[in-house]
Amino acid sequence: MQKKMLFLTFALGACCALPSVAPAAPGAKGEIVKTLEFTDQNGQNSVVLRLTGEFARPEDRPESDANRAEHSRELFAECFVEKDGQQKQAWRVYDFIHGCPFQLRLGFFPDLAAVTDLDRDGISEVWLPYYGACQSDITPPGMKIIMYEGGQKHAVRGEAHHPEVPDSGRYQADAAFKKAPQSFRRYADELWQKMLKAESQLDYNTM
Ligand SMILES: [Ca+2]
Repeated sequence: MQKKMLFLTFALGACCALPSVAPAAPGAKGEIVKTLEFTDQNGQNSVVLRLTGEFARPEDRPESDANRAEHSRELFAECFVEKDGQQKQAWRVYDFIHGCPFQLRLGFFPDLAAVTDLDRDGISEVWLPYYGACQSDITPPGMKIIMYEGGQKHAVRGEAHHPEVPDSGRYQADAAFKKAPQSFRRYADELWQKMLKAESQLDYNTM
């Protein structure tokens, strides 16, 4: 199986004043999947989840007699914070499948995206669960939870479950999660179980 899945996330510093309606970073692509609005100690927050359709990048190989066409798809989550009349981009998640000649799977679990304040410190936690794969066999899609509390990123990475793939459905928490409050780790584990169930019910043929 050919897999070209890279995970990139990075925090952006304060940059530029942005309009208060439908915030979008320069170059933002894709359709809005969901918007999360909440207020915490940092100010008024808007998190916008976006997902592109399948498209061909200039470097993606076109279809030929010898090769299937390659396609790409990208997802974004951008957090904008407004405080004292100033709006800034706090962080951005960017992930993608590029150059996929097989079944391209990429998407959020929008119903499972959530905002909490489990440790009650006044800074909300934003939970972003999604899946992605370039699939040519029964290997389950990768799944990931990105969680931001303020500017601190946490990540859980693993794969969906497939009954014919031993040990599938497991995940690994990153170092930030390992030293986070137990309530965060418990929530991540419960969220992962919900993602496994949601993924098993996805109808990829209609997506
Ligand atoms: Ca918190």
